[in-house]
Amino acid sequence: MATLKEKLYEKIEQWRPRTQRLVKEYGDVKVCDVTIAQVIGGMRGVKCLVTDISYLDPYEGIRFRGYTIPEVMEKLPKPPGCEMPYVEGHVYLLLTGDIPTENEVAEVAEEFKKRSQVPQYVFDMLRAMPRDTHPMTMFSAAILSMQRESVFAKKYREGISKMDYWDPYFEDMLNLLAKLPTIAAYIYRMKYRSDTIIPPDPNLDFGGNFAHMMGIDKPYDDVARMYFILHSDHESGNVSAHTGHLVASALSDLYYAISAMLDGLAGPLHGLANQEVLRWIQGIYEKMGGKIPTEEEMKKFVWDTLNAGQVIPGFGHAVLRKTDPRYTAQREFALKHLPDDPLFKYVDLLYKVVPPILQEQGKAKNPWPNVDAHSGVIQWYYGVREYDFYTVLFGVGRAIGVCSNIVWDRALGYPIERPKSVTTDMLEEIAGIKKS
Ligand code: AMX
Repeated sequence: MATLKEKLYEKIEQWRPRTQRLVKEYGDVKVCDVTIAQVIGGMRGVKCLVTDISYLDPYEGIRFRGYTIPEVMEKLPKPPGCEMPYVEGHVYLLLTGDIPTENEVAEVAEEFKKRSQVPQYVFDMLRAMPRDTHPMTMFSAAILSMQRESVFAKKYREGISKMDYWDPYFEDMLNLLAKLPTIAAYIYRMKYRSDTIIPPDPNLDFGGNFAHMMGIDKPYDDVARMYFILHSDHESGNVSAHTGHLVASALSDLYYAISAMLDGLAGPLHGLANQEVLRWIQGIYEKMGGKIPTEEEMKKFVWDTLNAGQVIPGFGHAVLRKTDPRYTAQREFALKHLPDDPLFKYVDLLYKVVPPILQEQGKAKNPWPNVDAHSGVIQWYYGVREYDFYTVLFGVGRAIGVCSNIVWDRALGYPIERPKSVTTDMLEEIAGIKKS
């Protein structure tokens, strides 16, 4: 059996001529036009990034390596007796584009086990931070602190061919991902469980071990697997993926890139929205004294939030124009495992009342729920009620996709990223409202 690295190299060698040919023979072919609204408006819809790891269709949602979420969940191997696939298998899929066999999954799991020991200085550093530091700040700092371990940084200093950059990036990817569940669970137990740390169990898979270190029983292992897979990738233009790609384009190693990726994910318009959703729902819950609001009462809460100039967290999307399939996957899990949970009933009610209100308000281009509208409720149900922590879970998952992208960026020799800026004067000249 070819190892993951051998398989990856085989794929890279097959892929390289395609990219080289496009640049060499078709480099002048136009991809799209860019308007002033796009230049000022956060580059919405400008086609200027390449990734083959995932593709986001506005109406269908995400496909990982061509597979929809239900297909990924069905096709990837699962641990015995579990509903959700091995995260290790998803790593294999994102990197190679192939659905792995049980043996291939076991090989990735073995690699993670060998590389999972977190250096003691990481824990020492986390302990030195004020305990009320946001867990995303801790998570990002923990990853940055391990930059000295980078295989790529060392190889680069020694001198390495550009054609081989992907190899030490791949080593850094496995080394880093293997440690993320331990670091995330450590932050959680240190901050929120009276500093009672649970050591890893080397016999468990990525998701199972995370649930074990969090100290939460089944089926939280499946919740962890589902979360990490669902959050892994959403093509290249979102803030976290784009930040990771951009930072690594300067040949900053994966530790720098993933730490920066997390800093982007920590914003309330991006990954922090899952924490905001729970905070917002909790506010209503308290006002209602724990009672489920009627549809009319809920509509009033939604309008009050909008009229106060705030966004409804968990709704809307820059690309999607329908209900996020990552939301649907979590909804199906909740309908099976927690149908009577009061907070789930809130989420269910919001699904009913928010889209027509956002449509009536007429501002949001997409009135439907995104992934973050659902993630917090499932965590809450299984006892993870410290919603500050939710974006860390998102971050563990997102690191899988962003690392895979960066390894391929280096394999295909994508250069340092450098778009061009213009001045307002220049835009006015282009618009014809000012003479040069
Ligand atoms: N509630 C209220 N207003 C909303 C809204 C929402 N959920 N979503 C969009 N709008 C508003 C925007 O604020 C904007 O208002 P403005 O014209 O006054 O500035 C207008 O509608 C047009 O915005 P858009 O083109 O539809 O969205 P966008 O691409 O600019 O932003 C997003 C996308 C996700 C940031 C936005 O929908 C939002 O703020 N949603 C709530 C926060 C959230 O759930 N974020 C998580 C997204 C998923 C993720 O990254 N994890």
